[in-house]
Amino acid sequence: MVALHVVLGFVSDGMRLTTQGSRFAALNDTMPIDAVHLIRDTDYGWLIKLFPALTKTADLNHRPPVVSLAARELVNGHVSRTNPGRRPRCSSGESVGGLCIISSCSRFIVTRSFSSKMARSALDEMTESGAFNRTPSTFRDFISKDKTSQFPAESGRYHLYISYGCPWASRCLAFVKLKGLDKAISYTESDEHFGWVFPSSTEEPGAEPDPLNGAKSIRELYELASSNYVGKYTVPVLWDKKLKTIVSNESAEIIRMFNTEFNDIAENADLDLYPSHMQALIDEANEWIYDRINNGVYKCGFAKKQGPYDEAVEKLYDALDKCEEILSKQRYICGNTLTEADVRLFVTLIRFDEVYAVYFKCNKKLLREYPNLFNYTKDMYQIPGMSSSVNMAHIKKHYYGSHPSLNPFGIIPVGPGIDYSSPHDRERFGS
Ligand SMILES: N[C@@H](CCC(=O)N[C@@H](CS)C(=O)NCC(=O)O)C(=O)O
Repeated sequence: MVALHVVLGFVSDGMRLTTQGSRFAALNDTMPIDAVHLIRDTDYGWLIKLFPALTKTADLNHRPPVVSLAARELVNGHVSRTNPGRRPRCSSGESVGGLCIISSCSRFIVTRSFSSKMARSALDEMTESGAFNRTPSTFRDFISKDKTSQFPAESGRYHLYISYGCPWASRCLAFVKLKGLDKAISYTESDEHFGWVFPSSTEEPGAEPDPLNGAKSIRELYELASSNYVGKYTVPVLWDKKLKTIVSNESAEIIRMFNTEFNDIAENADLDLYPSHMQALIDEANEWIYDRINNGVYKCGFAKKQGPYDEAVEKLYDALDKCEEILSKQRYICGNTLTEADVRLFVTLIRFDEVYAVYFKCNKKLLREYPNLFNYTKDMYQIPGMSSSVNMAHIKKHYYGSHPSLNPFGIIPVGPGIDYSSPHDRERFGS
């Protein structure tokens, strides 16, 4: 029996961190024996902090293979697999902020049961019945055009951290582009792998190292903003460079700020995507579109039981049918005027056939089988600025590589490669 202290970072569902003997041995070599860390798949910020040497290895630049959980034993300072394939649990353990500290334990295994109560990843957000239940965002401050406010709208002061993969972040980026805020609000894309980690160089086209805080991961930004944050480390993050804190991590509110508060500096200030006379209509559309479509695809994809999946998929297709019907009579969701509701719908539609149809089992009907919805998606994509908020390679890489339990080998399907810049028929409603 080897006495050791083991600190286990919890894994979300299915583990993809470095359980291979060699890589695990590498972990071991970089730290004292009494603290071996396993880090769940979206917590690579920890990995980088704790094992700086590892970030230099090629291993971290590629998605680690998925290995089923197995008992391991520390032998002469090296971890070796003792019980491959078993779904184990460690008998003695104390949970501290999502970490399980196990003392005097010769073998250990990671299971979901070590997760803290607070959701740390979308895959933790489950009800007892196996349905996906998204938790609300935490940073909810507002930028205001009022110069005396805590977060006044100022050119160059705010930075948007995004991932092209993320539909919520993409809708914020779409607003930056549509409103002509590129010069006023800077943005960076974090890399696609391992939770949200910034690449160390520009090796990932489209993703960059953090230019402001030198953060290695989105998690570090949350830790800079709040020393006691216990939630998910999500994108988008709207960062205040002056106060060095997060203003908001809620995209639905960030897009509202971008729509109205920066109009003194926005190049396209006249574009109002949430005009007061349409707000009730937009709110009503947002509600069912969010619940059944934007979040609905996630409910299909993350369901862990047949019942919640069946329910989500039925609601999803009812809502898509409803959109199809609406769009057979008018150019946009709330009439013949482009609104926020369209941008919010678009970010899901553009991912539908490429990702959700396969990955989230939304295959009852493809988007391209809906003539109006499909042409509408092309129409939206072709609005000046919109296509630059879409990076399909990143989208596919993010989804297909993010949830080992959904796609254990991380294979990215080749198709269908739809050209959304091809002609559409939406001009029939006028512009
Ligand atoms: N309510 C948030 C949701 C953002 C969100 O869920 N982002 C995902 C990416 S699409 C994320 O960063 N997830 C990290 C995780 O689940 O650990 C918003 O709309 O801004």
